[in-house]
Amino acid sequence: MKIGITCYPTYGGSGVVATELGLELGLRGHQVHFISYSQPIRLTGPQPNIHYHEVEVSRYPLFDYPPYDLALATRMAEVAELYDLDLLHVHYAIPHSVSAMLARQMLAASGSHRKLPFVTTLHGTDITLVGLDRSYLPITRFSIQQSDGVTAVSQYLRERTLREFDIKNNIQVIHNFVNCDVYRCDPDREQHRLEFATKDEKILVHLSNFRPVKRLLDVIEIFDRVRKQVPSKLLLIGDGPDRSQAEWLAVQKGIHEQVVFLGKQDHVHEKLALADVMLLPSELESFGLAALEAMACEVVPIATNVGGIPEVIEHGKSGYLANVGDVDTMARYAIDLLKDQSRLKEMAKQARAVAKSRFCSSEIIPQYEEFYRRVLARSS
Ligand code: GMT
Repeated sequence: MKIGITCYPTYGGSGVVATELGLELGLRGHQVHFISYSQPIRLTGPQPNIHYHEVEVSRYPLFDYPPYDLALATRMAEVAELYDLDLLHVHYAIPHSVSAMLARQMLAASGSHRKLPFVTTLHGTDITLVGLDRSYLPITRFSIQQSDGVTAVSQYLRERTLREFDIKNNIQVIHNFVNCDVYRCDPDREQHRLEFATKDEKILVHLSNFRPVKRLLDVIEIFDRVRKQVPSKLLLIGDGPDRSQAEWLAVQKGIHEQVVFLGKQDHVHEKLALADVMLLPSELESFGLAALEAMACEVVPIATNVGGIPEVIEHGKSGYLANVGDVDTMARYAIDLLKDQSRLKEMAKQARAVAKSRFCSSEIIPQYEEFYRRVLARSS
């Protein structure tokens, strides 16, 4: 198939999923065309069957708000014509599904033989935060209704979308995935850990875009409790608006030397695989891709019992779940686990087993291929 993919190319789970999906589809022989305003972050070297089309947005002085969605729609239609695309797959409803809808209409009106159906994948904040803003809700709902196929990354997100948007679409759940050959235990883990921690110290990790929904300050609070009882270091991967507050809190608590801000990383699996425990105390996660990536690396997640996270982590088996803001309980889980090496090892293996059996790309990518085939069959 020839598939156009659009996503937010910057840091964020939806862009990561879209890029990894494109790369996997390319490896399976599909022609994949990324269409976006900059190169997706995980699209690094040359990859088989992968093409990238940049969307130029004019900076005309009249445009206080350059109309990216229109430029994107135009580019989508152009690329579809030039490269004979079978369909578009947009990640994150706003504004991508609106642009795809316009591109589909433009091609139909031009008398092109192309039908250009589009698939929208809902990731979370496009529904839970942005979509519920009154100014975005009607257009988001409309573009979802107009999609030729809709997927959601968790059962939770599917149900919430159907309920709050009051739509009748048939939304298929296709869970997020991880490449289990890349995200795995580091065979030289003991050696590589020495870059950040001594032999006797444990490593906790957090990975996110440091937005308020991630509750980065809770990560610092949990770590502060843990390191009082277990010698340890905290690695923070990512960057974003809450970083300076977190840095300041670490200084106030006198733990800034134990907290390592790594910034944005290109190869997150290398850093994740060094850790024992991943902290994800989010206010909300429609899925929690960071937890899954950690699990695949044999790192035990301690997360909040919200959104789609319980679809990924089974409390007490492959990780731990607690209520939002309950930093004492999350710290307690971490302390007990880190003090019990055999339990830690057993849960880490269990976390990897769950990632491997339910969320590996080899399991999930065929579900997308099948979904595309059904959309194409319906619209031909
Ligand atoms: O988590 C974010 O803030 C980024 C956001 C995105 O769309 O880029 O992530 C959402 O999509 C991820 C990939 O499907 C999910 O794993 C995250 O749980 C989801 N974030 C939220 O629901 C807050």
